[in-house]
Amino acid sequence: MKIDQYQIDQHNDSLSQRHDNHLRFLKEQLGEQGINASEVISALAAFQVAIPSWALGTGGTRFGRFSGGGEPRSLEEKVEDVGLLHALNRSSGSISLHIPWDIPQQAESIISLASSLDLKFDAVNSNTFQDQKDQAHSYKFGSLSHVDPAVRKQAVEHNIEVIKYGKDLGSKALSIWLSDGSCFPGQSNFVRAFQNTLESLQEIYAELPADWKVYVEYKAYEPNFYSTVIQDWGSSLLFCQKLGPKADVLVDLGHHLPNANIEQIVATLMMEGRLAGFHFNDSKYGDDDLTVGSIRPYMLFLIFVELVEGMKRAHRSADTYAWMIDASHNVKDPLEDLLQSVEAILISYAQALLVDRKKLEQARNQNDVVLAQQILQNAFRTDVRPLVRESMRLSGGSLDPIGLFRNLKVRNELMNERGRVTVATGL
Ligand code: PSV
Ligand code: MN
Repeated sequence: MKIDQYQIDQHNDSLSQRHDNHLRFLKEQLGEQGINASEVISALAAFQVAIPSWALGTGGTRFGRFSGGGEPRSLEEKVEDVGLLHALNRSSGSISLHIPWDIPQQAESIISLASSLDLKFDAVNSNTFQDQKDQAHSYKFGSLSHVDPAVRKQAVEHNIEVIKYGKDLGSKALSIWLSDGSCFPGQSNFVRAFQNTLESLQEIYAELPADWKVYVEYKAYEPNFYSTVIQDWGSSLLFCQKLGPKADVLVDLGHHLPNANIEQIVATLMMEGRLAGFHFNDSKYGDDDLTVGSIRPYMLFLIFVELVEGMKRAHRSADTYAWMIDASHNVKDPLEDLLQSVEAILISYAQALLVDRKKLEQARNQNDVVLAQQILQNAFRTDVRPLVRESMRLSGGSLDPIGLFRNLKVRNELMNERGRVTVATGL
């Protein structure tokens, strides 16, 4: 299924009067504060969030998976789904593949399909946290950190193969998340596990093309519940520093211990120039992979405050970082959920762009805690949705992506095309 521009335009026409009124009012309000709304709208339009190939089907929990129907059955259909999202919001212009869940057999045809939908290929992800059929060695007790060099070699070779797939597709980064660790005290020698991992990563690093990066993702726990080799941003940064300038730290919002101050982590990583980017999601208890902004929108905003500040300080534009959604959808239509996530990201970014940084610095210098809080909360409490909608409309997208998705009965169409019982690859 494809969404045509005229369908988007028609839907926008029916909404434009109301939208124009809201936008005019907001522009006036922002103008009074000396904020140029058009600049914010342009920044939003330039912000692209990658969609992972594994988020297009219904996600599973370890207790079950309730597939919703019409799920993509192949990589081509996954690319088509991302094309639908991008047509609707013009903010999801790339797809990130997880190998071997999604192996691009014919790079050229998949590239031409993606380009026809105005999509690029984002980072490629390796997978040494599961065993694959016909694999010589098991990852049950680790991969890049394994005590057996033969297992480490196999895991290194897999990562090198993933780089090769990525090269064929025009990707520019390899993203590594390692589940290696231990479940019980005594099971693993922490230092040896670290050193084995470092050596393995160095071998992978040596194979990176000149213009590539490697993203090192950390996670506090799960699937290992006693220790994890790359458990936090500090360990990840340590690996990156030892590897070299092409290695940066990837922050997944769900990968911290409860109540961690993620915005402070972000500020520190940006100060060191070592933030690769984000896996966005939200959570209440652990790595819940819920829709972005659904539980802790204020935290997301505070993270964006640091991101905006860090990008300004480093004179780097948003497109030099890797932004991706890493969420699961157990009870929602995956495509609707992804549209909600992208919108939440843009809302937080817009709010962060409204923060009066000069006044904030002054308040900080005077230890005016009340004013500092007020400056942040004024921005957070502004309803910036008209700016987000306008940025999508100006780029050819919809003023109301989910509304149009429902009007066009996209899911029904997909079920007619693909069948009611289809299960996409992924977790
Ligand atoms: C691990 O929890 C993770 O966040 C990594 O990024 C994986 O690649 C992804 O989830 C798999 O769903
Ligand atoms: Mn992740």
